[in-house]
Amino acid sequence: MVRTLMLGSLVAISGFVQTCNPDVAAEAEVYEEVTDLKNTMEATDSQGNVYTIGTDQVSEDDQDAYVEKRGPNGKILWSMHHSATPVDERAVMIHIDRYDIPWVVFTVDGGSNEQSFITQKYLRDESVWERSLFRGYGRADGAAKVAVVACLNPQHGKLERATFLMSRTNEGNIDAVDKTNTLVVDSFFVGDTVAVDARSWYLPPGVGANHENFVFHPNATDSTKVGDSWPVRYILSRGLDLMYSADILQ
Ligand SMILES: [Ca+2]
Repeated sequence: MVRTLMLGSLVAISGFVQTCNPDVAAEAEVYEEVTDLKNTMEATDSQGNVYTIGTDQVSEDDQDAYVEKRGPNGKILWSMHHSATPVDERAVMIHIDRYDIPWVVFTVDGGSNEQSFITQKYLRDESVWERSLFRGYGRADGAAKVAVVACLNPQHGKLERATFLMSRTNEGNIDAVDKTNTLVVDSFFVGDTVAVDARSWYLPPGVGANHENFVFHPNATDSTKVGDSWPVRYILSRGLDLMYSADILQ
């Protein structure tokens, strides 16, 4: 699906943009095709600030995700572990958008919802998860690895917007808390929209899925599987509250 943004509207509002929004694509009839998704663990903004991400090995089975920002002179401006519970949590890729805003993909396992989990630890304010497409992991007894796509405030590093992305094992809605399963992000890009290439080992969500109702992808059948998983390109809003498209890649 090819869409091209009308750049005029973007330029007009770009001077005022300092956060993850606006959802410019929501108002555009066509927007930019995504062709260059990225998977990097370091990124430099237009001012020379350098972001690095990674995972601290806390113990044999406990990893914590971190993101760090350094100024052009190498001085650490902020460094934080956005998720640091006893389960496996990693920061796996970062991208700086055209507004110099950092976007990070995390992975988290379930099994922990304490205050050091990504849903609670470093939030701009209480509203961060209120609009999210998917607001939580979905089950308490972890193990399966799911993704979290997040927009960070460049000034202090706290989450501005975020959404989980996960698969499900069977029919049912999001309240069927025992059905969350593995979905891994391979690469992503943030422009007018948030493009995410993922692989889903169980049924991936399709357009219309949200935190209240997990709609299974209608084309996720045995014939569209590539190996053991479905490769899916998601096009999400910059607000991480809307799914524009979900194309299974062949
Ligand atoms: Ca951990």
